[in-house]
Amino acid sequence: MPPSLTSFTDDARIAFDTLTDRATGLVNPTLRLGVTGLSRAGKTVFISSLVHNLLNAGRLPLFEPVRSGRVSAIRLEPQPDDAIPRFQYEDHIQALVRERIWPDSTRAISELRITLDYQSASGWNRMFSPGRLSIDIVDYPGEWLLDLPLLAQDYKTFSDNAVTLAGGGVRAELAREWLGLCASIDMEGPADEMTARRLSESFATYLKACKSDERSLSTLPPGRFLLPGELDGSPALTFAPMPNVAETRPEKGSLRAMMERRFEAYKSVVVKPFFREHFARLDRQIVLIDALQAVNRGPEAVQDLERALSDVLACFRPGTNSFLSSLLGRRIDKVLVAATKADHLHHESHDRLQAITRRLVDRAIHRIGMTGAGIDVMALASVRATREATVREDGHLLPVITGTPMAGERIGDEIFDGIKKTAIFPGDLPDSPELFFREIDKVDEKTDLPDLNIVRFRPPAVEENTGGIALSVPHIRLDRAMQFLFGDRLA
Ligand SMILES: Nc1nc2c(ncn2[C@@H]2O[C@H](COP(=O)(O)OP(=O)(O)OP(=O)(O)O)[C@@H](O)[C@H]2O)c(=O)[nH]1
Ligand SMILES: [Mg+2]
Repeated sequence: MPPSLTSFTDDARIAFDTLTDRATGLVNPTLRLGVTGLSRAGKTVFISSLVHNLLNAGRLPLFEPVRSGRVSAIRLEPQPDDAIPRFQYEDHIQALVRERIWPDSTRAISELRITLDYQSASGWNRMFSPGRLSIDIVDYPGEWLLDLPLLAQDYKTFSDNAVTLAGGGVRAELAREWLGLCASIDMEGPADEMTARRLSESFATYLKACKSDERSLSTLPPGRFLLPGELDGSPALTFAPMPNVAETRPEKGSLRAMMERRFEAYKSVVVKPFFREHFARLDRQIVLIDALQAVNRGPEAVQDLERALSDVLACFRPGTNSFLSSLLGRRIDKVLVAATKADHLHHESHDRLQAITRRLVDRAIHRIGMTGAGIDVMALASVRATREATVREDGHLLPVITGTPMAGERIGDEIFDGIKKTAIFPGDLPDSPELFFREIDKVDEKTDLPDLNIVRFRPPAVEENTGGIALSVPHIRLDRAMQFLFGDRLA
């Protein structure tokens, strides 16, 4: 008997939806570009600047379709997905360009559609009508991708992993209180809502402490414990891993049974819907990482970032996850890993930042047995908040960067007011990235690590031309990123 439409499983329905997405794509070609990264990596700033530069004829010499004059019109259009909040481009640009403040943190998924009319570069395609491409840019937290490995785990495996990680390095001290609480609780005893809540809150506090720690540890799953959104307080978020979970089936009504059931609920009401409804529909992806911050904090932070990046990149190799491969009608064929905020360094160090990022990515993909096909690496600044200059000191010319430090930034004894400009010598990255990947106890923090001077600058003043039209936001290598991510779709 042929399957009726109503007997379609969810997964089949999605495969069907992606097919229809594709069929409509033939009439009005669209490309879904995912923009992700751990919190504060620079997603909102990246999308705002990319769109601003496209709409305002920014300097994009490395973006071929614009350079060669083939793009005739670019505009924003209503984004097509009714259930996803729109990326509030106008608000973010108002902050960046008019008020010269960085946009607020965003914390959930959002989407924006930008449409380009272009002339094809090939004579053959030009014979048919002029081309049009809509790019749906989807901004979502990288923390959500870290949840994918949970789908292959049961509650015990999840617990064992979490407890093992909590036992080492910097995490051990941050986890003390949570593990202390666990030790006082009998998992085989009767389930109790208040106990579940205390455990889950204590575990979430530990996760947050890891995240905000000076040593900049990256995030651990479950991703929604840090960014709960509308699920805050729901049973699917009120659980926690426990030490020494038994192998046996839990007693009905026990705390362990409750925890196990909620862990399964988290997977089915939080993790799976995200991958099914959002991730499975992406064509291209950029992953932003704050490699500079990790480098500045030393090898432990760099190696922690490497671990998080492996988990993120593993999502782009669906073969290893049967749930995900069953969903992906179309595949993400290009992934760009970009180190952001390169404007904190003098341009001589940009290639070095890129080399460190490349090494990080190579190690991350090696760790998960992936090949590098379709993955590229860049160092960029979505918004260039600094300019370069040289100063003469003791007869030497020193390369410096200049800009307006944010109010409250301190350099030496001076505290800045957000108006005064200054020049700093940012320091150089080492020639070779290897230093950051040595065993941690073989690195001498004092003598081996580069002495970087990272100051948070305000966004730059964006000048207006004589006609009073705002020029576009200055950037570093944003055009290269565009070329890689969608240049070929405008050929
Ligand atoms: N100098 C400089 N700073 C940047 C750049 N991009 C981001 N930043 C800084 O990084 C911060 C975070 O950037 P966002 O774009 O808000 O990061 P996000 O990934 O959207 O963060 P969440 O929404 O919190 O997940 C900004 O407030 C800026 O201080 C850049 O290109 N140059
Ligand atoms: Mg954001």
